[in-house]
Amino acid sequence: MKPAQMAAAATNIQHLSDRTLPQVPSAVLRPSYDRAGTRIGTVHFGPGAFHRSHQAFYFDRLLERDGNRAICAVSLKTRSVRDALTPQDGLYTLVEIDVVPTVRVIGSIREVLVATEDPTALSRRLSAPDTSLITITVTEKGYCLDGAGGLDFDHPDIVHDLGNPETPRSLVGWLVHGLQLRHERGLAPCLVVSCDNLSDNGTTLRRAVLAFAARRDRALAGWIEEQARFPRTMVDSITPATDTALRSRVAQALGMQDAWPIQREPFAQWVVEETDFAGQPDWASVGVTVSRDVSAYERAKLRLLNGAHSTLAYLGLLAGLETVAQAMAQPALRAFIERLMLEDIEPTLAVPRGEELIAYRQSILRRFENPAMRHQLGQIAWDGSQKLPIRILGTLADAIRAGRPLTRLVLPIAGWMHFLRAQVANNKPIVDPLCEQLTACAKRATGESQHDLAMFLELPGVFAAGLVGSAEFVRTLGGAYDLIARRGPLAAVAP
Ligand code: CS2
Repeated sequence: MKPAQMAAAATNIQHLSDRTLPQVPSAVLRPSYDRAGTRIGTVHFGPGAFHRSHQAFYFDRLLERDGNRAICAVSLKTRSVRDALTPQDGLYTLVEIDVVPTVRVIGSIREVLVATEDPTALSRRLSAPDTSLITITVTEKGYCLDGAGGLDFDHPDIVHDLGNPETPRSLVGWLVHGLQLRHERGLAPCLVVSCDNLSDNGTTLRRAVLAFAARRDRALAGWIEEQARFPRTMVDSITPATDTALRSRVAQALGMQDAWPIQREPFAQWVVEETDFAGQPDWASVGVTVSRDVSAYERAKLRLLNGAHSTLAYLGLLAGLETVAQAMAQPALRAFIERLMLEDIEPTLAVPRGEELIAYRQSILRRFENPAMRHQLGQIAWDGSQKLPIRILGTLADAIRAGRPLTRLVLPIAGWMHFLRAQVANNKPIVDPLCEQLTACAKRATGESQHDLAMFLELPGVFAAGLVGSAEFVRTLGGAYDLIARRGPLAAVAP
């Protein structure tokens, strides 16, 4: 085909939109509600793949019952989601990867904004009477926290936002600006719902917002403290990054192009803390668990699922593996992960108890082994300086206090350090807010623990003083570090 013909053919390719949606084959599920009749009642910060695989899926079901729950999705800085979804009227395809995949067009996102490009539109949305809910998935680094879980007032975005409150750059800056506008207009605040993998996410976010607001205006901080609600949540659905295979599968299923389809496992769970806030969604009507004790769900998920995920990521990548399923197919790694969960992580979980915990562990292992899910270890390996304190180091601190062995728990930490060295040695990027410091450490590292650990353990905001001050932790970590250097990750995890 001549280039001109190819160009013509290319322009004839249909793209997903409200106009073309009726042409999508009936086997593809789609919104059963009238999208044009919905109203935006939710502002979401961080419309990455996980938001689109999880919260936006639940809101698509909510909109069947309540037309006021459409989403304005906000990227703080990046344009890619806005540029992909706006031409599609916010529509995108979600594929649940299973023996028989479920293909569904999601319609809950009605508007996508880029905060740095359209602060006025975002301010207007945040202070609109229709807006009652703010949800958030900006990942751990998006909260601008220090190593102790408080707001980092030295963070460049926080410094900027305190000096430029009308045009924030950070999530916290935007939340306080939006709540201030609502207060000035005599509107109720919003229900502010963190959906990130943070310990005690709602409380952590509330503390950061109040600290920032107090620097701006103590009366405003008092109003937020009294009126706004920041429920804790636990969110769960394994969401591999969009890849070529998914794009082809969706183009074939739809008979047209979707600029950014999303995939996830069939399993999805959302637990939201019971909160006295008028006008919140009928969460239970769409399968969301409302609970007074989210912390039990959250601790179990962050430590068992996410702790095992990060362990597989670093040790699997060092072993030359690419996906979670490949790592689980390695008998030594799979046996190690199950023992780590059973003997090192579960003793730190008060609930769920007994049979429930056994079933939960086994469900996680089954989910990890799903061969249909090409979940990249490299994706999980991102942001280790932010993830490991939440996923592994807290469990380590509990083990030290309880006098339990550290031998298995230090291996993912040693694996992370060797992973950083390998990234630098192979000229691959370190995706992490501390990438400069991590790269400097990795470059100077020799692979010998006596020399290297002193550098890594001084990384800002990663290793709490209690850990660094524990001779047993440093000794055991050094032994694991040298073992991986000498014999490699698979030998290191062998019983
Ligand atoms: C993963 C999580 O990328 C990662 O760090 O561990 O995104 C994980 O897939 C989700 O928390 C599962 O709910």
